[in-house]
Amino acid sequence: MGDNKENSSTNKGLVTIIIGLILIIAALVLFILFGKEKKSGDKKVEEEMSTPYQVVEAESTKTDAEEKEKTDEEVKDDIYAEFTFEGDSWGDEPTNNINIAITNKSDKDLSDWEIRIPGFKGAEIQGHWNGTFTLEENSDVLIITSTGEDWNKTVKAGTELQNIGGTIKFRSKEQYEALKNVKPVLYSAGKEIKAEEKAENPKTKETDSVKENEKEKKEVSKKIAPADVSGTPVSNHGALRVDGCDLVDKNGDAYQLKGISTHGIAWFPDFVNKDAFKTLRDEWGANVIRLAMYTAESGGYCTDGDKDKLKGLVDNGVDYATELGMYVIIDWHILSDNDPNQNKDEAIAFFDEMSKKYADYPNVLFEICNEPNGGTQWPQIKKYAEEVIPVIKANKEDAVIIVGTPTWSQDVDIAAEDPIEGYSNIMYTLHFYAATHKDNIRSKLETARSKGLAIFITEFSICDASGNGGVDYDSAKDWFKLIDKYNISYAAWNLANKNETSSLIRSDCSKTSGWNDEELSDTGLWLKKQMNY
Ligand code: IDC
Repeated sequence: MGDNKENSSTNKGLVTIIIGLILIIAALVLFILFGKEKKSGDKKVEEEMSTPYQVVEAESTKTDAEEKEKTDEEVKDDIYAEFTFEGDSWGDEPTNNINIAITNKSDKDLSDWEIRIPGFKGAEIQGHWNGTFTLEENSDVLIITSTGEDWNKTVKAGTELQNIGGTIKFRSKEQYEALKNVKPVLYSAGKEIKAEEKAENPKTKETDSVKENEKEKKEVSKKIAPADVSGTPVSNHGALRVDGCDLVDKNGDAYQLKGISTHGIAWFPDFVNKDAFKTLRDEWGANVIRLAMYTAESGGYCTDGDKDKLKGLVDNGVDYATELGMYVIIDWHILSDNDPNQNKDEAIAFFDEMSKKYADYPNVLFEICNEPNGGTQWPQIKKYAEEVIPVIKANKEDAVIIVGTPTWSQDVDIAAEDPIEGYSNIMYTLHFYAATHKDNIRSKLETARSKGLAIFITEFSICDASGNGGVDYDSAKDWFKLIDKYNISYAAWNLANKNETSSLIRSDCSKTSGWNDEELSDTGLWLKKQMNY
């Protein structure tokens, strides 16, 4: 029994040892397991703290993803305005609706928007909705802004603002047609939404549209000539050039321009209107209008005149003539500024702008100095011309340019001795007032022609040189014998109703177009007959 006791107590000791061992092993296993896990966790934290590269890399992966997202968004990042016309059906009047939409595919709201569309000169706004339409007198640009209401003021990110519309009476169908090629320019808070800004990100596919926009920008400053109006002088004869002493048409046939000069456009702006030019074309047989813009007199371009307004009048005059298929001369009308060099810089800037703008117009001619006088000699005029001509030619290579001559543009014989070399299509000005200028000036014309000079009589009348006094029909007849003999081009002074003999409209007539014979002055009546002869 004692053994049993002993045995039993030995067994108990063994069990205790075994349990103890199991516990130790279990503890070891647990220790090993926990210890490993803890170590691994520590390692991660340690790695995160001590190897920022990995973090950067992780973030970098995130940035790539973000960047990709951004790129996708930039592709969409497009804010623009578009317009369409409602249809091409026309009633008696060239009136149509314009519909405008602003698309904002960017992630930012477009606030305080404004759309500008050039090419609307002379058009009329007859109504508008969902936008405020403004077209100031003489302005080329239609401006559209919001109605000021909350829903309309801001184009929220990722939305479109549609159905902004207006009813426009266009100046002509040609104006409407030309507008189809024009792109609107969008502004936000007075800042143009520029193509260049988009161009900064070369990743976007907008690079092409940037190019497009840049092209369009150029085209805005360079006006788009409206389509030819068939059966008109310009559609029949095209761009003119000088061949020897003659002005010739697109077929190389001698072509005579005959027409009328405005008075100073600053003083008689109402006569720069399409109906007036149409009357002259259809009833008088005129194919050219000269736009006289005084430079130095009161209201002149280089004195106190409103430059933008004057240029606006020139642009209107060119537009009307163009729409009627008539030729048009832009005349830098120097007079009391005797020497063209006095305002040479202004002349250069002006003609640079005009020749750029009308580079594609076959019907626009440039007269760069009406009448040098006050002792200005030919070498001074020639020097001036040699500075202005290349500026024009750089923009419009084939431009016909008419250069004034000494003594109120009478001394064509002197210019003929030393003509301007190296440029095509140069003509020289001769002016006469029949009651003052007779055989002595006629013989200057003969002499100059015999030396090969191309002459354009851009101004004349049949009274005396003051533009007033009595009419000399005999001298006028002699002048026209010469003009007919050489097929010389001419423009008569002046389209106005001023109380002076050279004004073609009677001073008691206030009509600015559609004059009947009773409303013409003696000079006007004579000229109308002469031109239709
Ligand atoms: C005259 C106008 C007259 C105006 C004056 C201004 O007929 O109404 O007050 O200019 O100085 C020219 C000039 C042309 C003159 C015209 C008649 O080119 O400007 O217009 N004339 O004097 N050269 C010879 C005559």
